[in-house]
Amino acid sequence: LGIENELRAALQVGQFEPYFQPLVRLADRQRVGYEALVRWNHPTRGVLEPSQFLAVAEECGLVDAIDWQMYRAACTNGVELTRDGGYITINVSPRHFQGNDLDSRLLGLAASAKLDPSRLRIEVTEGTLLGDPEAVAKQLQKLANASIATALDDFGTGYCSLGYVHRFPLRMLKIDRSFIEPLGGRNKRRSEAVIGAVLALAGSLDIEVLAEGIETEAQHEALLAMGCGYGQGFLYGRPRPAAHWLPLDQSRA
Ligand code: G
Ligand code: G
Ligand code: MN
Ligand code: NA
Repeated sequence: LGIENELRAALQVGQFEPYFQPLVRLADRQRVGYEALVRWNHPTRGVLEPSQFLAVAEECGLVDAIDWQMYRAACTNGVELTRDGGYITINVSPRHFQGNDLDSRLLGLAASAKLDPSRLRIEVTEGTLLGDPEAVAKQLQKLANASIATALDDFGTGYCSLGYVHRFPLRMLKIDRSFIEPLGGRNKRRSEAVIGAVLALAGSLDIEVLAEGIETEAQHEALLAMGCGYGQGFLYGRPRPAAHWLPLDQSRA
């Protein structure tokens, strides 16, 4: 069976599902949300990560279908995951901005999953903002009006200047983990300067800041001391199936 046929068969039986990684408030390490990350629950090869199938899915033109299958499941799982507050995020690629209907598609999905749209956020990368800035800003504003907030993912790895991002209705900046990795080590000064600048700008624009890829207590302490509000990383939890994060007692009202 060729890989393309295998992907099509997997789509048909619904083998693409979200794993959820906690997003935490650094001050008390409480979970404020979860990022949904796609996995292929392969019948014989086990649970596959995006690096093992997204590139080939892209070549076959199947990523859109995989994305929407994943988003649907994420919204369904999101109802329980956000019952006590918080939100889930999904990664939205630039392609989904090509039509003019991302807001209505996401609202439709949330409605059929019975997920309050304010419990759903999207993550976009700098490349998405640079593509067709005016059109994308409009789309993000429509989403914001529908109470679906946007986070800028992998911030610092693309070509967006700090001054550029204020044109977009963003709720959160996610600082790429390449800036977090050096914290607590010997080469931390440059990272600290970048993170400090991001925190100052975001603070003045009233945008939340999350540090990605936190793996050590030293990184956690450094970010907390700098005034960073939120974090994500193996220190707090790896991506896991929704059930891993839910209370065992499902009987409560
Ligand atoms: O856990 P991790 O290996 O899941 O994710 C790797 C990359 O795959 C992330 O950088 C993320 O941008 C991308 N990714 C994760 N989930 C999705 C998804 O649902 N759709 C798309 N298009 N990309 C995703
Ligand atoms: O969407 P994005 O590109 O930000 O996807 C997040 C990626 O980062 C996922 O592949 C996820 O598994 C990975 N990740 C999350 N936390 C950590 C961490 O603490 N360390 C490392 N190395 N990777 C992480
Ligand atoms: Mn992301
Ligand atoms: Na990221």
